[in-house]
Amino acid sequence: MAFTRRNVWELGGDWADPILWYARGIKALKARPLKDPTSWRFYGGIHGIDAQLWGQLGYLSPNEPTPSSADIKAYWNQCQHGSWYFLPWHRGYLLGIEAVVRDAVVKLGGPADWAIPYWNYFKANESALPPAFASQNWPDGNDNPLFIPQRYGPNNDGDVFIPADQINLAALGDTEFTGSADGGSAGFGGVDTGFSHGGNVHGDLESQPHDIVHVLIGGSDDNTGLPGLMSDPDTAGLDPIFYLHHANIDRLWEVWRENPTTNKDPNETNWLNGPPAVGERAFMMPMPGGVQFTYTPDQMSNLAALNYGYDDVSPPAAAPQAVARLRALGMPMTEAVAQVRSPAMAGPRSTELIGAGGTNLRVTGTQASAALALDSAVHRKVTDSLEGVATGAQPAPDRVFLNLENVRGLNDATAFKVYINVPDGEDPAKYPSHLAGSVALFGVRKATKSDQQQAGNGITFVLEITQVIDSLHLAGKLDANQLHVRLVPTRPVPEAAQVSIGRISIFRQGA
Ligand SMILES: [Cu+2]
Repeated sequence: MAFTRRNVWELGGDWADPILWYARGIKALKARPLKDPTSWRFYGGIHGIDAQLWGQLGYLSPNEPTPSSADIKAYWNQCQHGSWYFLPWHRGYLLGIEAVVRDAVVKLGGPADWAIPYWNYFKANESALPPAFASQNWPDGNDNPLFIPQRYGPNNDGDVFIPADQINLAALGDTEFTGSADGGSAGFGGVDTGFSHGGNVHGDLESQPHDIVHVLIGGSDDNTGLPGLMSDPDTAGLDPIFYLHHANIDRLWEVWRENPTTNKDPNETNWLNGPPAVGERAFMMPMPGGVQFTYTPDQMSNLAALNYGYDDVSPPAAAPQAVARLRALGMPMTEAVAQVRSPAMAGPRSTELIGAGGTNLRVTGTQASAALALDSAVHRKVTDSLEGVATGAQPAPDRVFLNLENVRGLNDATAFKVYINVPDGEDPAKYPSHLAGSVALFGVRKATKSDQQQAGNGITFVLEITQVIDSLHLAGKLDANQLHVRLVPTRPVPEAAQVSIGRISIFRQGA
């Protein structure tokens, strides 16, 4: 039997069968003790657990029997972020919880082909949290297992939706799965790492829309300062909406792979075989009946072999950023795509620092800004390449990337928009063409704490700003020596969140 994951908003009702059975399955999992590897909270701990935070949020009682140390070692704190394992690890995680929920559903007399729905917040009229997740009541009573109070939404007022201006699908324009941590593209799927429960540089799909959607849903409690469950990787797996968000991210991987001429998964042994290839911990999920599912990224590549699919993997109507840019330069679409994205052109790339500034920049309140000093010679190479494409002298322009390096902080529910060269005293909202992108600090608390696993270097976010630089250049709004970056938090950042940026840098990446 092949299983089909469907769009949650198009199932035919707020409590259509797959939603109702998801709720019933979760209710059964929630009734199991924490130490049962197929319980709801055990599965949340597989993604990540912070005992103190769980206790504060009411998900862990003092003196509660914990799982065996062998189970904790094998399964907990496993999620992969800031890594090229981000997509395959989460695919296996979804397969695990889906099998466990399905097993519970079948035992309750539900459909044997139950599959997890996905939430495609990009679609018109589907940006709101699906109603079944937003109400305390459900068809079986007044203790809806899909409802949790700790979802604060983009404005921290409990209204949960995904604002269209804060998410995009630019990552689908990437033609390389693997990026680099050298200031250039972070790649569609992330950078080459070992086992990475944390990680420094987030890949393109991971940063946007993945991270930002987490934080837009979760938000934080203005009174206690505690994050919504979805805002922090150590609590996210406890929220039933997590799995619908991740099903959509998993679906977008498949949408990307629908263009097989350019978009391919890595073929390096270290990716294919996963962390055991370098002597590290294997990916592993508890399955129904005490079965252990150990998997490699290679095994996660092919949906048909995994016996499931999506009802829709068609590419979105909106063109990815890089393509739109070339269209603006007047190149025919197919030609532009072929030229920029030809795999034959892939090879050693040059990445070069254009400029930097904003060292140890604190972000508090409603805005922060920095002036970046540019190397005018390197800057000149970029503008020459842009003009070279326009005149046909050069097949592909340089790509330009803004890096927010080593972002640290204690509150993951922080998100901000990044603008370039908005004049002082002006409202950035009036300058949409200056918007470099949106960033959310999902995972920042873990990445800031230093422990045995990581050095506490924070997270580095990479935003492609080729299009912004291009349009500012065309409009005569680029100064060869200086660039201004303004950060506009979506919600005021409290002092206690201690959000800081190590450095803001701009890199060019030649073809
Ligand atoms: Cu996630």
